[in-house]
Amino acid sequence: MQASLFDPPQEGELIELDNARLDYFPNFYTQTKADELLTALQREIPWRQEQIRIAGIQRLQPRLSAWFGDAEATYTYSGLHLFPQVWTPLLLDIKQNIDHVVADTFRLQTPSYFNSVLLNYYRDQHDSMGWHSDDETELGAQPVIASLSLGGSRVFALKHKKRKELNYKISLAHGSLLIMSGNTQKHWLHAIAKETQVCNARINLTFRQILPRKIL
Ligand SMILES: O=C(O)CCC(=O)C(=O)O
Ligand SMILES: [Mn+2]
Repeated sequence: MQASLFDPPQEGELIELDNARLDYFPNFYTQTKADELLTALQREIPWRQEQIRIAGIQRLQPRLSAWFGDAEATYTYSGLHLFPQVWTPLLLDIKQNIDHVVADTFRLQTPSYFNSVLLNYYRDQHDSMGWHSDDETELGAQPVIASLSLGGSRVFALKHKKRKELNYKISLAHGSLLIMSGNTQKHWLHAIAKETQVCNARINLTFRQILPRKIL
């Protein structure tokens, strides 16, 4: 019998920060499956380098990205309006694996929690994501955001919005899943800094639930 390539542990490592909750599953996918996903996504996703506007200044994002999801899951950040592309079978398959773990972790009844995914492609050590929180209105007050990492590991840094002494760093491994929940977005910022050492290409998928306009 062929061994299953998807056999996530039932419980992740719970990381409780002041007013933040992280659940980390270092081996969410096996190395073989993660390699396969990385290659497939590098090939099949129509990667774009978007222009964004921060404090009135237009510039290119220092990474590539793509947005997929249900038709109604539109999303706006940094002056960028994203209309989702239709789920590919591969992205839907990953989404179902992650929905399953999120339902287990948070004891949810719903079989399908996420309705969209933002994909980020960090080509090398020069690509990055600045300090931000995923606190857009359409994500709701206490969003659960599930972040799958594939490829070269990168440091995911968090810092408290008010208490300067509070910060945390975690290296996100190939095939790992990090779930942010509770008040993480309300009280903390996160970022992926540029590195000075050579880094292999990395793809990150952040699954999100965009709330319907009528309940915002
Ligand atoms: O690449 C990462 O691990 C972080 C991505 C992220 O914060 C985002 O997409 O909002
Ligand atoms: Mn984020």
